[in-house]
Amino acid sequence: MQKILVIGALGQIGSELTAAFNARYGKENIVVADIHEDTNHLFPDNVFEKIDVTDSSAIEQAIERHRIDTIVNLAAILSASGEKNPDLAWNININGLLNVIRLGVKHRLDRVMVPSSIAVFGPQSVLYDTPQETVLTPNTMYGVTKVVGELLGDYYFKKTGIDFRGIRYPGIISNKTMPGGGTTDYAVEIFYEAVKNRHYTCFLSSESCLPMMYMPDCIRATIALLEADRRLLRHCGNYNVGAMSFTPEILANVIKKYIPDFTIDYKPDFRREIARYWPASVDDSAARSDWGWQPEWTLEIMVADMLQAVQKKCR
Ligand code: NAD
Ligand code: AKB
Repeated sequence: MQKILVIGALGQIGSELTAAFNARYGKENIVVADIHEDTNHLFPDNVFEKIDVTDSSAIEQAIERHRIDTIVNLAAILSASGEKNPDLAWNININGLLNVIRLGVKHRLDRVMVPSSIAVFGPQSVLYDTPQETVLTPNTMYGVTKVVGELLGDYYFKKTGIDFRGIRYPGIISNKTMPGGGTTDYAVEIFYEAVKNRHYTCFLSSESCLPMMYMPDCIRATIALLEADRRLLRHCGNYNVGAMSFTPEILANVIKKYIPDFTIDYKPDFRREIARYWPASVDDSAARSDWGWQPEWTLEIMVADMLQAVQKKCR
């Protein structure tokens, strides 16, 4: 793993994961790619490639030009946006992933990482302490693409030996780049509204309990899995990872400890139905035993840190 191409690097996770890669592996070894130009100058010192993940030849040219040996593909359409445009979600999430896998096989890349999501679960899954191996019947196109992505990674690993890795991320909470079109986005938006307006209208119901993770844990988990010894991994692209679980009501009550006049009300929309069939918590014992996963951030310390960061940004 010497030269990494990060596709979808300007999004919520990519903007922080790429910065962590720069610090760990050196920015000369990280090629940043996205369908959009880096207009916010997030990575002025990295080589930048404007790449559409559905364009196989553009990815191949980047692999050859920069002697890439690892691809981390973060380009995706998330759950809420995917329900509005399922064809687009299928095209980017599946055809993009297949391009990355096929080129990984062709160019004998060291490894390929594509995230999965808690969205793989559905009405038939056990929704508390959800096991690694369980029934996967998602009821969103996003979830369907994530199940297919896990299966394709597993299939090509067994058939070709390509080292495909991925985590079923829970909802990721962060303060650098806003999330893009997901069901768990409320858990970021709420901080900005609390700081700016002292009020938030939530699109989920007060009792929608979901697994969540603060970005520093997401970065640690991703790097730990990326660097793990393949011989210790019993799975490919479907590791459950847990950190914290809460409802909008619980989150609002912790925020109130810092902003006592903060209020919340609820106007659930279609995203409530998506959240309803996602787990409340996951069993991540495979990640713990295979590659040493251990979360560090709890709800209480995450809220304190988020509020401090968002207050600074909004000044
Ligand atoms: P995001 O929407 O914030 O970022 C995606 C990035 O991909 C954007 O910069 C976008 O410009 C880019 N992109 C979109 N279409 C593209 C295309 N055709 N070609 C190249 N780039 C394209 O998403 P994210 O939250 O950073 O998610 C990254 C990955 O993690 C996705 O696979 C997502 O499913 C997964 N995930 C995220 C979360 C979360 O809470 N953020 C949770 C579970 C899984
Ligand atoms: C979404 O809500 O779509 C994402 C996810 C959990 O995959 N944040």
